[in-house]
Amino acid sequence: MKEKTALITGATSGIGKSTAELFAKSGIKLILCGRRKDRLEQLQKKLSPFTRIHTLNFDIRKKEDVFKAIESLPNDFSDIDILINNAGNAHGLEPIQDGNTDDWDAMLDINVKGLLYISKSIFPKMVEKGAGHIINIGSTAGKEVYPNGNVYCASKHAVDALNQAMRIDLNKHGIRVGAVNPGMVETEFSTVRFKGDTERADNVYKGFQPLKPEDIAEIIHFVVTRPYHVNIADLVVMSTAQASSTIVNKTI
Ligand code: NDP
Ligand code: 8X3
Repeated sequence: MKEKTALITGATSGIGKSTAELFAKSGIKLILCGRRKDRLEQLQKKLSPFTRIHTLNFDIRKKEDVFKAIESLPNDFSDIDILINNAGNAHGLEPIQDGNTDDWDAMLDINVKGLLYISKSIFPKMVEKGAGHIINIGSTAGKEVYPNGNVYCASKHAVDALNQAMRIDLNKHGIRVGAVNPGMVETEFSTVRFKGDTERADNVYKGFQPLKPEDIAEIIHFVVTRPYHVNIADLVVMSTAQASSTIVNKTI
């Protein structure tokens, strides 16, 4: 994998950060994206001994900024082999009738439209060279709807549909597309969902062993290191304690 270049959205935290760390250690050249510039700089410093890193600081909701960021890539980073569509989050956990429309906008703008903007900015070169690998980070929430998950679940169902759509439409161009759909992973996800209420966020993962972001990073690394004729199209992974979005065994 020495010669490959990967772009990871949402590399400042959680699954994206762990994936960046693991990719760097296998020598994959990295383009790391996120809004928190200080975190991107820290990660660049930490991972530079292992590989070459370029950072892109933009809000994935802002279409022009996404395209400008990709256009700004220096020549030696502009040929992207692997796109990890990871940036995303949940905002709120209320019955749909009590939902906050700003939260709905944020989830659909980031998880769905943002994923489309970044993908659209990278498709042309992949299509031109007839190669590329796109990993969409979906969720178990994209496979089943759970109480109060409504719009977050809808956004992840959309990721599931787009994963299939990309695989179908890009198939003739030799581009691999697949999704990794995690269950509950302890990251900043719940802190963002509950707007900084860390006590409520911590409670989500109390009493059982949730997945760690490193677990998902290992799976993503496995997916991108398969030989070219192998495409892992759709993978669901939960912690052993979790059987579905609502069934969690707290006795093991
Ligand atoms: P984190 O909150 O730890 O990380 C989210 C990442 O997304 C951050 O790096 C953040 O960067 C980035 N991001 C969020 N909003 C924007 C934006 N507007 N523009 C650019 N980047 C943005 O959560 P996770 O690591 O858990 O989440 C990563 C992905 O995994 C998400 O798509 C999530 O839906 C999915 N997932 C998470 C699960 C979990 O239980 N944790 C389970 C299943 C799926 P910054 O704030 O610096 O912009
Ligand atoms: C995140 C997992 O169950 O909190 O996608 O929705 S869950």
